[in-house]
Amino acid sequence: MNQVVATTELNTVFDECDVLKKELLDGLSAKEKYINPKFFYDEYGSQLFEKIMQLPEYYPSRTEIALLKQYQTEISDAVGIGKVLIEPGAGNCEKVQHLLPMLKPDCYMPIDISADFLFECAKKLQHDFPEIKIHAVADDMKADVIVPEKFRNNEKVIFYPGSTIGNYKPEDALSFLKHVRKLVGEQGGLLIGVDLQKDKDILNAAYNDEEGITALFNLNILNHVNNLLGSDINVELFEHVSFYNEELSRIEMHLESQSEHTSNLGKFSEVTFSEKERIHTEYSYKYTVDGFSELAAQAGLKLKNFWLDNNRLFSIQYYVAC
Ligand code: AVI
Repeated sequence: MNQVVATTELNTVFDECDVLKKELLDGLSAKEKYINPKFFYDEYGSQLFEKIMQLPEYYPSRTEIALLKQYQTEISDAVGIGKVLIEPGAGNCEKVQHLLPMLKPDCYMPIDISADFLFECAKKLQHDFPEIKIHAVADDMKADVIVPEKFRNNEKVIFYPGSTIGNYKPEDALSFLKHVRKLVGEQGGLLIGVDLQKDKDILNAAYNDEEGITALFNLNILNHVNNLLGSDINVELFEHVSFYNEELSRIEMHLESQSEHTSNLGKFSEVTFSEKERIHTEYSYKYTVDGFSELAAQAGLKLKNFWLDNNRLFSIQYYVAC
């Protein structure tokens, strides 16, 4: 009894739903229920993610920043100065600030869907780095990136930190890498943060922190869904479940229903959750440097250099087109 039950004609339902709503309804009516992790990031979810990045157990953010600081000269030498540096999902543009002084791109293009926040950050960056053209684009990465006329002949480098790539299934990661390769062309590159395979206790702790912030972050996705759909899913009837799946080298996050119950999904449909049934909310794949470079090679990208911390927790990797 897992299906979303449409109580009126489906066509009518979808006429009235925008794309996001349809995506949510599809996920909650699937045999194995899921919610796309992009729905984590409403205002409260984004605040919780900021907190996650400060948690003692969550090593990726601080390790990556330490690597950017420690190896800024080597990274800049590998990438080369005078590029157009493009950062999809740039958010608050924090990490790039450790690179800009040495890397000296001619133009930095942060891309993000949160327009107001992005333009505010870009304005501040332009003030701090007057010699670099900061050209912010409010969009997602699916669209083509239009480089300002003046910099059309510069080589392009995509900066993709944060191990966001780990949140894609490998086949989707490959599509993303192919898209990057097409975008940067023959002379371009990709500077990417990739989280590494490691002891499962470290991984399990990173996604099950003691303070319970990751649990709140996971559960909050249901509040966001309720706001978007006008649904009444009872968040209190779910528990955060997260574990490292060693066979598939990925963290899995789920929300587990603690009892059989039914929720209304807005005006037209309802969904029944059985006891212990899970909604899948996120994968976070962990790679080896070799494993990731093999994937990138399939997209026409060759590993030029990489940097690791002493505990080999996290990597920054630089690829060039081949
Ligand atoms: C955004 N992304 C790289 C984070 C990760 O580690 O996969 C999201 C996250 N989920 C739970 N904690 C952090």
